[in-house]
Amino acid sequence: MKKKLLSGLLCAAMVGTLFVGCGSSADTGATEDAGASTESTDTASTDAEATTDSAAGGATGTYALVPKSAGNPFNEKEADGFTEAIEAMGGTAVVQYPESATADAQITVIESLISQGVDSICVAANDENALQSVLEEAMDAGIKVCSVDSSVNKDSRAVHCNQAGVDEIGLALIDAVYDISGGEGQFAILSATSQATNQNAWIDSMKSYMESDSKYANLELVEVAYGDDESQKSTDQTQALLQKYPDLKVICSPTTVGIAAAAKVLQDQGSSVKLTGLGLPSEMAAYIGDGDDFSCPYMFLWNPIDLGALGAYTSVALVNGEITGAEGDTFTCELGDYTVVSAADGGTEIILGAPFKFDPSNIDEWKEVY
Ligand code: RAM
Repeated sequence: MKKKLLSGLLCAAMVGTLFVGCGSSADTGATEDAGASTESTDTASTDAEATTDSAAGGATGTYALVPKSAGNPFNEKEADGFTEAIEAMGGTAVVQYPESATADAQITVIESLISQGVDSICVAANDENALQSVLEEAMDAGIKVCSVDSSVNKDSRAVHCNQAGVDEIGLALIDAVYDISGGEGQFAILSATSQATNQNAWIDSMKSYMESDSKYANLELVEVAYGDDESQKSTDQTQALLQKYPDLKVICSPTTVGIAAAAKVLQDQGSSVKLTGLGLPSEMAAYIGDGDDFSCPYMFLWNPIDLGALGAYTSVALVNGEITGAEGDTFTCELGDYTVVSAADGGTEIILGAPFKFDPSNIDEWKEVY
């Protein structure tokens, strides 16, 4: 992987997603191995660069993104992907971070975007339901609304841009815990905020697999802890888990902030507790490896730059009237062809693709990308 400026990374990252199938339907199949897409990245990025300017429909307005919180590299990469895509289409991107990872802080930001008269708002929600009234106000004012990464409820959006199927991620995580623990023993989850729609959905999915499949009968989930997507709090929560549960075998952290903090604690302490979850390769490369010296055998993620770009393309398609967000709507963008499908919450969504697995065989290539 060549180290390029952001636009180069964006192109490469886009092609990475193209190679794994663009996730144009809910049936995204099995978890992909990131290594498979690495091979095509450099050669194919020329095509992506050539087509970046010809985004479907073009964009003439102002398109807003409201991430979950500032200071989180995942959210920043998502914002980079959003901004690059909007600007490549000719539009103006506005990224407004809330002051904290709370619904209240996002409501303040969204109120200001309504007064500014933006054309669309794409939000990564800190709470599924609490944004409904302000987003309804936005939609009543003619602003197109979608969510990305972490959804708002179905009445608060036209459509959600999902990184991967919820159960696909839930199954990848519980299977990783099963595999790494040897199929039995105690594990804990270190999550983001207690209200985060995405983490809560993935955790619920993990629990459902544990309840419905006897394969997982010997796994015991001892606690779901919350690090609030803050590094220090996630570090403290990891240390507390180690103290409270001396027999703990695995921590699963479905947040890039949590997993990076936990990885450092476990590896610095030489702990025998192993880690998996969802992490940024750039932050986790030092911790992924086989054997006692590394805290994380493997983990998963998707491309946050592509996810932000998908939010951008979806926003523009909504504003241009190419889609309304109804099931069966289709649109084409630089990432590929997408179909709006039904979501588990009764609303609709667009799925980016399958989660990637990062392990010692591919982490060094991907740490340069995101
Ligand atoms: C954190 C955020 C984000 C989530 C990733 C996996 O950065 O909570 O919403 O998608 O982790």
